[in-house]
Amino acid sequence: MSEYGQESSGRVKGVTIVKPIVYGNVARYFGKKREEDGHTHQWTVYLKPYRNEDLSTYVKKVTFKLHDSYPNSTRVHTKSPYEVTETGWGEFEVIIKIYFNDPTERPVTVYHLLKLFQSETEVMLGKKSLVAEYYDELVFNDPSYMMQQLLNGTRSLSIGAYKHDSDFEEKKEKTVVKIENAKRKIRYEISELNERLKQKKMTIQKLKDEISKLDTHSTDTPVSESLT
Ligand code: SLL
Repeated sequence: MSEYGQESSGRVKGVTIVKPIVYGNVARYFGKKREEDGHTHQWTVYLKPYRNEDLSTYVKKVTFKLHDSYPNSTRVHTKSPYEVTETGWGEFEVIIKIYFNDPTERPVTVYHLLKLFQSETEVMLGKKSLVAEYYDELVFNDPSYMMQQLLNGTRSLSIGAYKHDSDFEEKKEKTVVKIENAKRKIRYEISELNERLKQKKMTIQKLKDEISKLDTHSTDTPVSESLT
């Protein structure tokens, strides 16, 4: 068994392949409650590749588990687009499960809170349609030889790349700035605490010195005197 290359188990050791994805939902308010069923919104929940690639190259199927109030609440998709469009009145958690063409690759589960209602600030800003979507990554460690071939050989989507509603590059830059600021703050706190620790240690040493001075005095002088 070598450190790199194919093992007897068929896994390519030392190889990690990352596939960026976007998942979430869009929703549109009818403007009123629908008479016949009380539904208020139409929504679409989806899983998309972040870049232009056809997930079905290595994805076997994607299941969307909806709220039990929906008929056949587990929706199965074996090819893109991986999305479910429905109408309804309430928010709930959608469980998105991704199965791969390699049966030894464990399915990945993504939880998405379906969002229908905008916050007051969003309404005040006059935002019409609602988007609640997130970036994530599928990470394949030591993939099987077959899976590696599939992951590296992804086709492009004939419809072209998805245009995402969220500007993830901007989000990334803002997040990096936040992390840098947090790091700076922590570094400062650590140096403050280290300084205080140094002071305390010096105090301890000073007290110890004083104690030992007292000790030598109390043993030396009185004892020798009392013995004579
Ligand atoms: C709630 N936890 O109680 C949520 C559940 C379920 C929403 C929301 C189904 C519509 C239909 C629908 O909108 N369910 O029956 O077809 O708020």
